[in-house]
Amino acid sequence: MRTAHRTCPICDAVCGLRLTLDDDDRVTSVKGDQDDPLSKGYLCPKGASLANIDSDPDRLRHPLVRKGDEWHEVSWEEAFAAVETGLRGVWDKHGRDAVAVYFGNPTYHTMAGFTYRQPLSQSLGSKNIYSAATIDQMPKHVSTGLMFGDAMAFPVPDLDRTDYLLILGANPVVSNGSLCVAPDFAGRLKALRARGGKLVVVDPRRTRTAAIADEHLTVRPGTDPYLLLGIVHTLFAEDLTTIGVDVAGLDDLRALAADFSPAVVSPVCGVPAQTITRLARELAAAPSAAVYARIGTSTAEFGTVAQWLVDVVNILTGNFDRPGGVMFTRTAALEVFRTRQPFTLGNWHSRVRGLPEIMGEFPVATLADEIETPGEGQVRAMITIAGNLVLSAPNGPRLDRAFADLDFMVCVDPYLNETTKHAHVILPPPRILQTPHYDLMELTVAVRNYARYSPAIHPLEPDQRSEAEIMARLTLIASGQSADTDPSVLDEMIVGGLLEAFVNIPGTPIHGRDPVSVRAELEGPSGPEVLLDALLRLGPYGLTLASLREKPSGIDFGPLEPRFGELLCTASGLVELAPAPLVADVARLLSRLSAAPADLLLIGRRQLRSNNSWLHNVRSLVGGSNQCTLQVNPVDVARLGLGDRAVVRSASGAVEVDVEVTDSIMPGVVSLPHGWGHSAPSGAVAVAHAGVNANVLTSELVIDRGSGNAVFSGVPVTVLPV
Ligand SMILES: Nc1nc2c(c(=O)[nH]1)N[C@H]1C(S)=C(S)[C@@H](COP(=O)(O)OP(=O)(O)OC[C@H]3O[C@@H](n4cnc5c(=O)[nH]c(N)nc54)[C@H](O)[C@@H]3O)O[C@H]1N2
Ligand SMILES: Nc1nc2c(c(=O)[nH]1)N[C@H]1C(S)=C(S)[C@@H](COP(=O)(O)OP(=O)(O)OC[C@H]3O[C@@H](n4cnc5c(=O)[nH]c(N)nc54)[C@H](O)[C@@H]3O)O[C@H]1N2
Ligand code: SF4
Ligand SMILES: [Mo]
Repeated sequence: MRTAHRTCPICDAVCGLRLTLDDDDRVTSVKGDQDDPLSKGYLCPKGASLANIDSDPDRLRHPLVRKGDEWHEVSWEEAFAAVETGLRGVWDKHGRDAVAVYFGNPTYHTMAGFTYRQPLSQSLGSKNIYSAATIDQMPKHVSTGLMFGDAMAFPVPDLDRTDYLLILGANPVVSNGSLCVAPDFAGRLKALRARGGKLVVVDPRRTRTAAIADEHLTVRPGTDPYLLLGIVHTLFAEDLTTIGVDVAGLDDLRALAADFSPAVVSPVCGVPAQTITRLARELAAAPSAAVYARIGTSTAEFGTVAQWLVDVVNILTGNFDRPGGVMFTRTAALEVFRTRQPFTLGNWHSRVRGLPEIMGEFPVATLADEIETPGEGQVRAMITIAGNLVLSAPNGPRLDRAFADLDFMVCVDPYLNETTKHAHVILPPPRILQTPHYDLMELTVAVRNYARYSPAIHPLEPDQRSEAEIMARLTLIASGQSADTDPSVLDEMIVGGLLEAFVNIPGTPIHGRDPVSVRAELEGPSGPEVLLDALLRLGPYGLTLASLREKPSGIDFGPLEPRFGELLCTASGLVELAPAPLVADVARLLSRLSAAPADLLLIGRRQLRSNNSWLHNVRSLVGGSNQCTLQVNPVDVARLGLGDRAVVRSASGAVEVDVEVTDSIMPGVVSLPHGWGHSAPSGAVAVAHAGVNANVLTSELVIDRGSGNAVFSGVPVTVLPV
């Protein structure tokens, strides 16, 4: 018997887990790690099922090559050679832009996903770079980029100290939080109330988060920017602003908000005018307050405007960069990557729809256009890393057809599924417990300054390759090296490049040193771990990989502290309160004030025992309440004459689904979770709990103008009885 420590890699809460293994090294129990200073023993049902997720017999063990409809297990050498041949064929015929890459959600968690993302994107030399960001948080990148200059400088609500929390479009009791790393989010919200604080939740559904709040306000999907403008209007009209940072554009902002009084916005968003006024007063009067908004407000047609207004309210009420308000994490490893360059976007544009590049990528919503539209630069090959776009992207069925038409596709993924079935080659990473973990990206938005590293628990078998090696080899192939090049060549280039840059920067711990001798001091069992060692040594806490290994439950560096001055990097040197692209979008909001609302709007929801599209093959996580149902208010059930089953139709497509009658959803709104709609060759358990694909109904043509982000909240639909 032995005990092993492990960070849960599944969602943004990064809980510390403690595993017990028997004499055969099989996991016999998974518990929350009581000694983890951030998660303090918390875990959710997914973490408790980590061993089942890890040992799912349907996970691929060997690389696969597809010939027609048949899959063949091949050696790694054959697989990489096939990738080289496939990609090279497309490059030779059609040029570099003809190969696209998609980085899916798990790449934000894995060390390999972080380490090789830039190198692979750069080596590909393609404009067709896509990621989960544009079906998720791109609006937040754009708003923070435009306001603060740094598109990665996400303000984090100071959950454990705030006196007042306004949550819009997030259900952290179920999702466990997002862009706000706070294990046991529910416990932290209860603690807020126990210390006399107030929690207000704005959501079209009475979620589990709304159920533990002081106040739940229903809002019509997609209208949060109106509600927020109503709050901004009141803050100005009643002279309630107390601004603690140097800002530009205050007068422009005041003028903009003048058109959006609570009385004007109330009929549109559905929140009573006096409530909007009271929210503004309460936010301004609270000893400290934070506004936090996520998916419901981000994957919406005015997603970027909403994210901007959230921080506008935090700034106007004096709650920016101070305890109890919103603050900025000081990360152990990634401070060196904080940008000092003002954010720009639109440095190039997509070929078909002319959409601007943002952070070096194009919106997922235009990927099918780029594959289907003939001409120079047409995408003919696809690389997906940890993504299942047929289920995750708006109008997934169109991508399903587009992928089937590609000349070549390679997927780095442990599963055969709705997307990877189109691959010519699948390169499966090893099991979770065979993989080291440090949540580089997530820890940039933690509610406390904290670090935790987990080495691999199980060794690789001789016939397996680490995800790091897979990614390194892909990168080498993309940079024109042959498929059998030693991947450590790339790892040394990556870490060497970092050290060479930092020995030249005054004030860094290695300034003036010889990069070769610094490299000699680094250690780690894999390329990403050596890189982590370097990043930790360059970081603010003087850590090393070895020092983290000695503290397997993680290290706490205390609560967040004011530090915005270090991050601000706009051209003006001021916080931009009224960036031009957002001001322009407010004019569109104004023009829509009198638009007739749709009869019925579709929104999504998350489920505790799901994680997007990939946990439905794990028996302990499906069934019971984890079902793909359409939630409908009893008023709408009666009005539409619905029975057990219904057909939901949108401009994009139609699905037939089980109806769940519940008054937890407001009338005029229906909710369908995403990530379902499984079919062979997905695993048998997933197929037995197939559900329907919510993204049959969403549209790739309707996007948030500010960011190109997909719109999943507020899709007009009709619902008919079957
Ligand atoms: N259990 C579980 N946890 C997860 C995931 C999962 O699939 N399952 N996914 C992970 C990922 S990738 C992410 S990005 C995070 C997301 O984490 P959250 O942002 O917390 O996501 P949801 O739980 O979907 O909550 C979104 C809420 O927005 C509401 N909503 C929809 N439209 C609107 C609107 O127009 N306005 C307002 N105000 N509300 C609206 C929905 O009813 C829903 O309750 O969760 C992560 N954690
Ligand atoms: N309608 C609607 N659609 C949505 C959303 C919504 O709220 N509503 N939410 C959106 C959001 S926020 C997100 S983030 C996206 C997520 O969409 P995707 O980026 O497609 O991510 P997942 O659905 O989580 O699929 C993850 C894939 O990675 C594989 N995988 C799992 N672990 C690993 C690993 O360690 N390495 C590798 N290489 N692969 C791995 C899985 O087998 C699976 O194929 O979906 C978006 N789609
Ligand atoms: S909340 Fe997220 S990180 Fe924590 S155990 Fe559950 S899935 Fe894992
Ligand atoms: Mo996400």
